[in-house]
Amino acid sequence: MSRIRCSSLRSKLMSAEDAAALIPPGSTVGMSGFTGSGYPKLVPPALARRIEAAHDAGSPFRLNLWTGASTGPELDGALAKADGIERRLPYNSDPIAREKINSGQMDYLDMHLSHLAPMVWQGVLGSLDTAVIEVSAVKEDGSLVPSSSIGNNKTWLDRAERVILEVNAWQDPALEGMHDIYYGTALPPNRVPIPLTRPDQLIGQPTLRCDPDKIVAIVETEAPDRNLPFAAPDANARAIADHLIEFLKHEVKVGRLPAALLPLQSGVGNVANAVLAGLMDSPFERMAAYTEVIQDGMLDLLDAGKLTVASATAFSLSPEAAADLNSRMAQFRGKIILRPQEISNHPELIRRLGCIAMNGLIEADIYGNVNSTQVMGSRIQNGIGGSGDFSRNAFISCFVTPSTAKGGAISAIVPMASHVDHITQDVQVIVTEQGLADLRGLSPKQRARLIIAQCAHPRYRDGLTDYFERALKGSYGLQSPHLLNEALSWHQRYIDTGSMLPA
Ligand code: 0RQ
Repeated sequence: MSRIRCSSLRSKLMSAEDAAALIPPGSTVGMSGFTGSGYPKLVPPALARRIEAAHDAGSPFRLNLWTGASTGPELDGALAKADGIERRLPYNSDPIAREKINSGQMDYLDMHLSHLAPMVWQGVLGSLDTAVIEVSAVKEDGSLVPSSSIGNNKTWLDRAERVILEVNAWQDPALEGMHDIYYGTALPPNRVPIPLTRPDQLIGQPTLRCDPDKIVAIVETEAPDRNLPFAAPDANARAIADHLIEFLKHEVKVGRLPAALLPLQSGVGNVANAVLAGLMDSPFERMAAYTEVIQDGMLDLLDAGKLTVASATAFSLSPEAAADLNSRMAQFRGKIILRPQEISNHPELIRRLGCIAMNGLIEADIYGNVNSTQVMGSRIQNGIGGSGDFSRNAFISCFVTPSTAKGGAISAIVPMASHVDHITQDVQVIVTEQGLADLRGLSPKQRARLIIAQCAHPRYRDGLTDYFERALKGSYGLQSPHLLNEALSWHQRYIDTGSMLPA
C-alpha cells in the first residue's frame, strides 16, 4: 500500500531529479535529518548532480543549508563534494564538509541546537525558500507522519515557501504514534511555560502539519538511514564508564540523587555510547532518558527494562541497531518519544527535569573550561550540538574523554583551552580513564589541583603541575593563574612537532 494516503497529494509524485530541479541556485534550503536518521536520501544526491553539471558548464551553484544536526553521506557528503554548500548550519560531522570548512571553502555557523528554530522565527537568519523533509507517511488528511528524526522539521514546514517531501517506506510504519509535536512555542512576549514535567509525557500531536498548497513535489524512497557504526567500548571507555557509575552511586548513597537517578542525557560519540553500555551492569533500575539522540546503548537499556522511557529528537544508531529497531519498532511504543529539537533540547525543560548530562570533549583546561569543537583552537571537529543546551542547564553536568588523543601525542587536559565552548561554571564533573574530578563547589585553584591529579595522563601530569606551580608565582593575577606566553605552547608544540610532549 502506498505511504501517500492523501489522494489529492499523489499528483505531486515525481522523480528526485525533477524535484531537485525546483531548487534554484542561491536558495536557502531547510532539510530534515539529525545524526544520520530521517534525512532525505534521493533529492540531495540529485541536487548534487545538478550542481556538478552547472559547475562543469561554468555556472555558479551553491546553497545555504540548514538541518536539524548532522545528516548522512547522501546529503552533507554529496553536496559538500559537489562544492554546493555556501553556508552550513547548525551542525556538521561529515568528513568531506569538515575538510571544506577547515580549508576555508565552506562557511559554517556552529550553533546551540535549541537556538535555531527560535532564531529562524525571529527572522535573523533570513527567509527559508525550500524545505526538503523525509516523512514515513502522508496521512489521508494530508498530515505528515514523521520519520526517524524530527529535528527542525516543524519549523521548516511552517516557514518554507515550498516543500518537497521524501516519503520513505524503509521506515517502520509502527513509527506512527511515537512522535510528539508541540505547537505551543511562541516568541516573546507571548511565550508561555511548556507543560512538560516528566520525560514520558505527551504534550503535542503525533503528526506534522503542512499547508498542502506549499507541497511542490513528493518523492518516494526505500533507502535506509545510514549512521556510522560505534567503536566497541575499549578499556579506556570502560574505565570512564566505571568512574562515572561509581560517582552516580555515591550521589545516590548520600541522598543527592534518587535511586532511579534523574533523566539521562548522553552526547554523541563512542565514549558516550560506552557509558550507556556501562549502565547496563549498574545497580540503577527504572531510569529515564531525556536526551537528544537515542544510541545503541540506550536501546539495549530499554530492551533490558533498565530504562523505562527515552525521549529524544532522533535515533543515532549503528547500521545493525537501526535495522534491528526497524524490524520491531512496535515493541518500543510508549517507551520511545521523538520530539522537535527545540523541545528535546529546551533549557526550560532540561532545568526542570534535572537532567544528568554526559558529553564528550576535545580538551579541558586545568580550570575546567571545555573545548568540545575545535582541534588546536581552529580546526572544527563537529560542533557544539546540544552539549551547551544540556551542560548549562543540567542538574549535574559531566564531561567524559580519554586523557590523551592521537596515540598519546595530545593531552586532553591542557594548561589553557585553545577554544572554549563550555565555561568552567557549566562543567561540574570531568571523567577520564584515569579518574573523576568532582569540581562542584571548588575554586579555580582547587579545580586545577584536582583535575591534574584525577584526570591527566601520567605522561602529562608533571608538566601540568609544573605549569600550574610556576603560574602561581608568575601570573598577573591569582584567581586563575596563567603564564600567558606559555599557556598555549603545548598546542603550538603539537603543530610544530606532532606531539605536545617536549622533545
Ligand atoms: O578523531 O577518529 O580522526 O582520530 O576526535 O574522538 O575519542 O573517538 O571521542 O567519538 O566521543 O568524540 C568531542 C568529538 C568526542 C564529540 C567529540 C579526535 C579523535 C577522533 C573523536 P579520529 P573520540 P568521541 C549532544 C552532544 C560535541 C557535540 C556534542 C563531539 C575524534 O563528543 O563532537 O557533545 N562533541 N553533542 O582523535 C585532537 C584532541 C582530540 C582529538 C578527540 N584533544 N585533539 N583530536 N579528538 N580529542 C548530541 C548532539 O549534538 C547530536
